[in-house]
Amino acid sequence: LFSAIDMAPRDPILGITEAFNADKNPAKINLGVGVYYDENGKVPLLSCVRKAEAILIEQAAPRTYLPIDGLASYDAAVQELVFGADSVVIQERRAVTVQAIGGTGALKIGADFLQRFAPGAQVYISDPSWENHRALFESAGFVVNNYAYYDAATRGVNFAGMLADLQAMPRGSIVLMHACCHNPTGADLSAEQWGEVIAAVSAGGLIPFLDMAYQGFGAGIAEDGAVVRRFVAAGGPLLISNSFSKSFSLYGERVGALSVVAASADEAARLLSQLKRVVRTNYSNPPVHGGKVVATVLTTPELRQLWEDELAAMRVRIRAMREAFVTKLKEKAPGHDFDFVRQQVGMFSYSGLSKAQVETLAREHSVYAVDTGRICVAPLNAANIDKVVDAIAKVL
Ligand code: PLP
Ligand code: TYF
Repeated sequence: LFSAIDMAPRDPILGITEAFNADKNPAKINLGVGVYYDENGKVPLLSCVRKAEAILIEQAAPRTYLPIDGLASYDAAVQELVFGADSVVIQERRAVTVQAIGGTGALKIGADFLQRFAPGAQVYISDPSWENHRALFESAGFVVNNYAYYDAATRGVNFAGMLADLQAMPRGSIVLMHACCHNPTGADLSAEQWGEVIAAVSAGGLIPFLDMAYQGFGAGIAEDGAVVRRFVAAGGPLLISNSFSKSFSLYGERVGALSVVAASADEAARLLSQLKRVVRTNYSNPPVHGGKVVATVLTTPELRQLWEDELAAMRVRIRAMREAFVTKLKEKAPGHDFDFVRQQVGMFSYSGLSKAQVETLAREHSVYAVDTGRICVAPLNAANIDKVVDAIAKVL
């Protein structure tokens, strides 16, 4: 039965971590995977999380099943975070939110749901996008196409190309967009460009699906979420997947959510029942711990403030590392312009390094990046940045 099975291709990003783990050089640096490290090179356990966990241990609650759509207080808190506490879609009960197994799980619930109710539609993702987007929607049964996004010449967004592609999509197409902190390029749309995208999506009768895996890593929690509110204001159907993997540094707890905006409270209730069917036939109901931690933090004013401060500190540190990276590279490699790294937003930067240069970085310097040239700037710190900059200057 199994003898003819081929090896599946490795995940191009998680595969780097395997190579990194096998490297015996103690000074090795992994700029491959999108994980935030603090200035000591550690993945932080946030104080707000630690305090919420202390409260939960004190409560010693039994581990019963959660409802299919997750912890009610979690879903409500996520809605307020994603749409804004004063959102009309919350007041009018037009938004439904289900707890999901990370942002990936949220995307998969959304994909399975859409496959059921928009089976003929095709999906469009940015060129390039997070590697898993294509695979995930294809595995849900969709044909997945690209829309123009990154412009290697300007290291920014090919906005004319993107708009033209949006305008050419058949009505009813599903268009997946990164709400902020585009992965892998770090190139985001401006507020004006979002306005044009929203107009094109509305005029073209497209179904927008916003993937928000990095809320708070760009300009701020409300600032990064502004695009969601603008899509809501434009009317029409809307799906949003969000993740707390990065913003709470809760990667392995798998906490995320899918939110869908309906036209009426009645439609929302029917929609929720169908989302629950998707969840039930996949994994029954979500895990308890991560959802309780996030709900406790978001609904306890003192912990909420602590989280906002800790998230701001991560955001500010990443920006400082971008600045230092650009300044130091200017000294070490004066013939090369890396100013664009300053303009990019979030954890990632399309560095412009070639596949061959990335290979040399790993082989000769134990500095690991994705072979597309994507680097994650979040692992940089005062202790390792000079080594990284020296290595890059050498391979250039
Ligand atoms: N979407 C994007 C754009 C991502 O970068 C990630 C990263 O992990 C995800 C979704 C998945 O989030 P999670 O790790 O919570 O499943
Ligand atoms: O892009 C990244 O590095 C993160 C982490 O299959 C990640 O989004 C990468 C690959 C993957 C799951 C998570």
